[in-house]
Amino acid sequence: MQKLIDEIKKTSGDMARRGWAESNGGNISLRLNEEYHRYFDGIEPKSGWVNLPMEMPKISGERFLVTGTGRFLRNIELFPEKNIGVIEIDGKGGAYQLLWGYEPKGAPTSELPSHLLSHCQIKEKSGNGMFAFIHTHPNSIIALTYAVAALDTKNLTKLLWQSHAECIVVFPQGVEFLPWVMAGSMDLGIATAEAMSRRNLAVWQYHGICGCGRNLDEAFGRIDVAEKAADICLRVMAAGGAKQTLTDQQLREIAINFNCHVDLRLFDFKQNET
Ligand code: 2HA
Ligand code: ZN
Repeated sequence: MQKLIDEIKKTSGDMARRGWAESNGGNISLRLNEEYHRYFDGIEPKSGWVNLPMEMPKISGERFLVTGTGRFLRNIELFPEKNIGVIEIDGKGGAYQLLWGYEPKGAPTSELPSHLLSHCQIKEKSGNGMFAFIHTHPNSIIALTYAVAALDTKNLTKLLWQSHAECIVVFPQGVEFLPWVMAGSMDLGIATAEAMSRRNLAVWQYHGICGCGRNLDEAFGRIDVAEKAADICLRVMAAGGAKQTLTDQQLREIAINFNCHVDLRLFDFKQNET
């Protein structure tokens, strides 16, 4: 149990210190692997069943550690049992109950639709190998959604890939751009989950970013690299714009050198060149 709590303490503390989680901003969920799942066997539930807004059979019976609604990520290190909880999904994927946490009383994050619907997709696409999903509010990613005209998945991805040579290696499938949708809504949850079926990062216009990974370190790392690239991009814009940039040929060489599975629809490579 301590191992599980230590994992989330590290990620939430890092997010808060990066300035990605002001007030109650940002939320984290971790689908429990076999070892962590077992910690909660036989435990007396702390709530009745709470209906989910739609059935999610792909995650039936799963247990998740989820940050609490209204709770501050920066407080998890000091008071984990107040700020995080563990929920269990029922056999149909239509409801959850609380097994542990949110002391003295509370509920999972308001972004639960995005988290659980995304877990359905990432569990499936990874052959049950992806367990972590993070939503957060990094300054530069958000600023970029104001500063650049006519953003879409293709040009946002290209901008980030060109702004930092690590990006194409860390997120070769690119970053999905989602035009503004109301925070916490089912619409946002559905759009985010769809994005996660194709990529490991999705930017929410004027709001933040979501990332997934095998574990919290991997999800955090993807967001960290994207945020650094966005920061570099803004600095270049503030310095009068790029006078030169990574060329398509150089990006292509990086992708080949590191054996990255680039989403070719996002790239200007001609298919027969690769
Ligand atoms: O939990 O980040 O998007 C607060 C939020 C909502
Ligand atoms: Zn948010």
